[in-house]
Amino acid sequence: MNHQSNKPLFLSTWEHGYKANICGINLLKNDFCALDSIEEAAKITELDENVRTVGVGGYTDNAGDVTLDASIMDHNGNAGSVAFVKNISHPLSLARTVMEKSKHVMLVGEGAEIFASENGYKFTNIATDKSLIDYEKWKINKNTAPVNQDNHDTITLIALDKEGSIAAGSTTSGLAYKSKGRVGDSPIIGSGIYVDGNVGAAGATGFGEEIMKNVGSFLIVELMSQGYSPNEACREAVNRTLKKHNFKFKEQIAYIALRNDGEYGAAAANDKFFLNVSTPSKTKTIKISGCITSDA
Ligand code: SD4
Repeated sequence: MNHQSNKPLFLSTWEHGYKANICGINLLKNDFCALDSIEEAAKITELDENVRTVGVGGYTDNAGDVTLDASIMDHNGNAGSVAFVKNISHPLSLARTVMEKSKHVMLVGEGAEIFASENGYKFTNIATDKSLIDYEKWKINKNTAPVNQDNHDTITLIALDKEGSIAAGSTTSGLAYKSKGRVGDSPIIGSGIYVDGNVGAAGATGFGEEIMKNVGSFLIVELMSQGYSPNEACREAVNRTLKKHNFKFKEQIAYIALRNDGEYGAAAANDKFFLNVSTPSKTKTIKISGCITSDA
């Protein structure tokens, strides 16, 4: 999949990201910058209780808490992230506040929550009745895994604005019933997202431990800087994980990438992944077939 598209352009992961894409592209068409479009589009998914691994209504960890990870990065290489935060409806906005109002890149847990409160964030209960009922059910037989290769649904977003600036973001409650304190790839700059304004951007979703071990998003941007197309770079990143597992990998990992000329690509370990692409004239959801191993 190698499409040439005009600016502006908005990409996001999974079918539920369609609504975020509509928001993102409308803002970009109305001259908002890439960073603002990422933040506002992410809010839609963060508030959607039906998206079970993002924001409000997420699955809990193994202690019964919904804990959130998020990150954001701009074309100048500025980055912010938060991890293991509770009861913040918009963790991606908090990540942006870390980027813009602190000297740091990443804040976690209680420290991130103190920073949120100092910066005017309100705390709300983001675990819905459904989150808690599902947790009680999970406790009976702890090996059920509602987030599996078929239904991961973290949202990762990449935007290219009219000025040609790129930004990326990711927001998630991570893997369902993860160990208390577990942090995934999404808030790790270079793993969950990466942007180099001179090259492009990449973002990840899926089984975070495997994505982190390859610093997947950085790898893709680096490969693009060496001449790989966005599609080839995503495939190579997926293949590096598949090879480690002798192509017997049962989980999902998926990457999306955008080069700063507007060409985009994606790859996934299996064919259950969807990419949303918005141009000024249309938004479409594309099924990404599994990585073609012979390309490795
Ligand atoms: C994580 N990468 O916490 C996230 C989960 C995810 O779709 O993307 N699910 O590992």
